[in-house]
Order: sequence, then structure tokens, then C-alpha cells
Amino acid sequence: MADFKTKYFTMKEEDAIAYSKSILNFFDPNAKLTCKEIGDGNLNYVFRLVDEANNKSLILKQAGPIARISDEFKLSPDRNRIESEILALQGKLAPGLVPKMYHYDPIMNCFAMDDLSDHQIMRAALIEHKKFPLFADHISTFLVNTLLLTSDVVMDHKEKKELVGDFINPELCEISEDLVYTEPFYDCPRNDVFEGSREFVKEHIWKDEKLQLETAKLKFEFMTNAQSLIHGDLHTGSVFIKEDSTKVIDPEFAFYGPAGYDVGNVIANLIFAYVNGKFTISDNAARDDFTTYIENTIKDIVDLFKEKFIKAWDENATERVAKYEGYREYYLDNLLRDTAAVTGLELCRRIIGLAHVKDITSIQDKDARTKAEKIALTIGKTCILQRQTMKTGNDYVSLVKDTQQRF
Ligand code: SR1
Ligand code: MG
Repeated sequence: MADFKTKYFTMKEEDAIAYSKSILNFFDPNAKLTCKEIGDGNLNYVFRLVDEANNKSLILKQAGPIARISDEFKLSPDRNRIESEILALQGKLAPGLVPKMYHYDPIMNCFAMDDLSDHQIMRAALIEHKKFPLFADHISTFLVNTLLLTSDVVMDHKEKKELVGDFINPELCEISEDLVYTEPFYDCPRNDVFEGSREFVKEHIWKDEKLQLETAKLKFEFMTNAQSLIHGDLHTGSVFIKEDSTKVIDPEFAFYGPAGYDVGNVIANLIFAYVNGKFTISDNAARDDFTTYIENTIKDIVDLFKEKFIKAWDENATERVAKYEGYREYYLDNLLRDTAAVTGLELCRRIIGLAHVKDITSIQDKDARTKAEKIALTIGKTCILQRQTMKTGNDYVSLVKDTQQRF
């Protein structure tokens, strides 16, 4: 049997079975386990282990030394520690909204967690045009609790600084600094631009020096503003969902950064779902129904976030000066400005940069995909340049509706 106790190696399915039998005290010792590697993300290996005799199951997630999407990214498997620690913390801050974590192994760089196979990855569900009416309520609670309760507004400042240290995540931050804030905004060889959109990107993104200047300001804020312990990659592929349950997964990009980063990622990825619905649903009534659902969800997320944030601030703020008249409004206003900026950055980078989203790449018709990309880029650019003006759910809905009518 492989040695799991002395030296790290990347596991195959049979190793994951042996690992769970020898290290995890979860299945019956004589259980006949099956295992499938089900990871479809860009970085890690995800094994689903099942005891078919009683349907007991578990997920084992292992970090490899290089990213699956490209061997250009050599990454410390220590990200697995960050992910397991933040899952445990988020489980306390936002109970029920993350999977339960069972076991972290610093040698094999893996951890075990709840099997969420009764849920579906939200991006895949949205591409099937499924609707989740409770998502806005669930995700706004997750965002407020994890972002505000880890900030200096609420935490003892020395304890917060210790957490900043625990979650220093230089390699994964570098990926975001490059892929989100830098490469999409010039003709970088690593970009992957769809042929139909190339001229538009050249003309409206790469030639726009004013836009580049704003991305520079935003990149430095991302690198220096240790505001909250953020998830760091909260797109719809990082959410497991079913009708009555939402679980946020994959927080390996977590670090202390601008709180608006997470909120903006959620909104941008819902805009991708909207654009997908617009260009792939042929029946008028069904298309209206789905796009209206997405509009309402975006509106509710922004407005519920603000409402819950103010309530949580009043109930939890401990920092004396944060209670001065007007400071709460100033803080929230800045957070909403950052939210709009990140919405815009994510919309642009998923079209231009290396890492795309299926909502767009699965649009088969070339002209439809080109239009979808132009809409996303135009909304994205507006969100970056006019980030100061995006303060309500309706601001986003109006921008989305107005922009899509132009193409
Ligand atoms: C090299 S990793 C590419 C992207 O996948 C992750 O999910 C992050 O979004 C990252 O930017
Ligand atoms: Mg991920």
C-alpha cells in the first residue's frame, strides 16, 4: 500500500480509496468503496468515494503541484491548508452555507468534506436555465457574515492581524493579479480571445488608456487593502446549489483583500448566466422568464447585501471610531464602488483572459457568442469606469438591460 505518512504524491483513484481506508475513520473498515475523480476546476483533484452498500459518501480534495488548466502555474499545495482552514472558519461565521470539513492532511495536502452530490454546480444549473429563488437570500447572508465579521470593524485588531498572516496566499493572489487585473487589459500572449470579438477588444479595451489607468488603481487596491478575509474566487462554479440549499466551496484563493471582490464576482457571474439565457433560449416566454429571474436575483443580492450589512454593522461593530456618525455609510459606499469595479473586471477577464466561463463558451452560434461577449465587455467596462455610480440593485439591472438592447 502507498505510504501516505511521509511523502506527498498526487493520488489516483485507487490511492484515494486506500487513503480513506487507512487514514480516515469515516467508512466501515470492510467497506467496498468506489472512487471517481470528478474535479472540473482549473487547479485540483476531487475524488468522490462511495460505499455503495449503504450509500455513504465523502469528498477528498487534493491540491496538485501544478494547475490543471496550464502547467505554467506552479503552485504550492499549501493552498489546501488555506482552503480547509477558511472552510472551518466560514462554517462558524455562516452556518449551513459551506460544506462540513472533516480532516486536513498537511503531508498529502488533501482534506475530506461532505459529499454534496445532491446539489449541482450552480454554473451548470444556470446553463440549464434552472432558477433558485433562495440564492439571493443565502449568498447575501454568506457575504455579509464572512466579510464584515472578519474586518477591523468587528474583530479585535491584533487577532485580525494574526488572521491576515495565516492567510497570506502569495501564489494564488499572483494568479488574480495577473489574470484579473493585468493581462486582459493589453494584448498579452496568454490571453485567449475569441476570433469574433478580437477587433472589438482591440478597439474598446486595449486602446483605452483611461480604462488601463483605472485597472492600475484597482490592482493596487487589491494588493494592499487588507479589509476582509475574502473567498477570492466566488464565481458560480464555486457554489453547489439545490432548491433549498446553497453551499459555497473552493475558497483556496482566500486572503485578506477588498470585500467588494467577492460581491462583484457573484454579480458578474450572474450576468454571464443572463447573457447565456438571452442567446441560447429560443422560446420567448422561457427566455423572458429566465432573464427576469436573473435580473431580480442581481437586484436582490445588492439590496439585501446592503440591508443585512447595515444591520450586522449595528449589531456587531466594536471599533469605537467606526461608530461615528456617517462612517458606516462611507465604508459601505466604498465597498459598493469596489463591488462594481470587480463586477467589471471579472466580466472582462473571463472574455479576454486565459480562464473562460462555460456560460459564454457553450454558445454555439458564432455571431451569438460574439454579441454575448460584446455585451459582457461593454457592461464590464462601464462598471469599471463608472464604479462610483453603481449603488443599488436597480443600477445593475438598468445597465444590463440598456446594454443588451444596443447589440
Ligand atoms: C490558473 S487558475 C485560473 C482561474 O481559475 C480559478 O478558478 C480562478 O478563477 C483563476 O483565475
Ligand atoms: Mg475553484
